[in-house]
Amino acid sequence: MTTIVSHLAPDLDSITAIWILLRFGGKEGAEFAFVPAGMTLDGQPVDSDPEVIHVDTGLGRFDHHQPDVASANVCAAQLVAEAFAPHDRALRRLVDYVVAADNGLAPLADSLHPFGVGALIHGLNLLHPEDPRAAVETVLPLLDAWYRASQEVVAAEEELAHARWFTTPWGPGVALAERAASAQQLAYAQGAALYLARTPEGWTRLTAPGTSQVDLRPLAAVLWQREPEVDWYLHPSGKLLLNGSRKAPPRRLTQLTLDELVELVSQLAPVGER
Ligand SMILES: [Mn+2]
Repeated sequence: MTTIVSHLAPDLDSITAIWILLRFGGKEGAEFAFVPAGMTLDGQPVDSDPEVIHVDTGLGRFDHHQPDVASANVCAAQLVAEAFAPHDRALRRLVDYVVAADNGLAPLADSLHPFGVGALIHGLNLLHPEDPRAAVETVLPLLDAWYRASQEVVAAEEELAHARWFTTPWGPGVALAERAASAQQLAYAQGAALYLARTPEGWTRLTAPGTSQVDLRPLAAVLWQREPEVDWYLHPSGKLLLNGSRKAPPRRLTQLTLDELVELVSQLAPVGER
């Protein structure tokens, strides 16, 4: 039986290192042990027993506090990831954040957010000062979810690379047929004022960031006139126009292609000329 050793009051780095060992390192079912940071289990030499794996403590292969290893670009989770899944892009995204957080380089707003991962782990350790396992057991499934979401982002990056960019009255728009993921947030991050997508279900949606000037009401009027039998839902904000969603699957799908919708958007009057 393998024992994974971390430090007391386990932090995001050590919990992620444990998670990678379990999910990618073939160590499912391992027991957990906790020692004062820097120490080893029972004072044994680190890495002397292949069934006792230290992470983020003990100055062994999966610790990063040795003077010749420590830098702002390394953490224990990253050392474990490099050992077991060096080519997994979704994992790398996740670990990149852990590296930043472990070196105090994550956005300050993240650490102040009460539902941020760092604040939650801190709270778990406050709630369970005698039981470091509690933080680990609670956060492991959240890392599964984070990894799944990270896979989605990687897929979205690939989809966005093949998307069609076009001009709208409010700035750049992007249109794509979603296959495995929604690229909506990523498109906004890349400067899109309007996101037009068709999902694998055949649903269509036009969305815009809440901070944008986008007003989809004129487009909705055009669509209602052109396809009166189709369920086009316009959100009162004017920034969301949907033909189908998980909340409300449509009875009638639009017959318009993405290219035709792009054309209709492009024909809208420029802002200030209505
Ligand atoms: Mn660390």
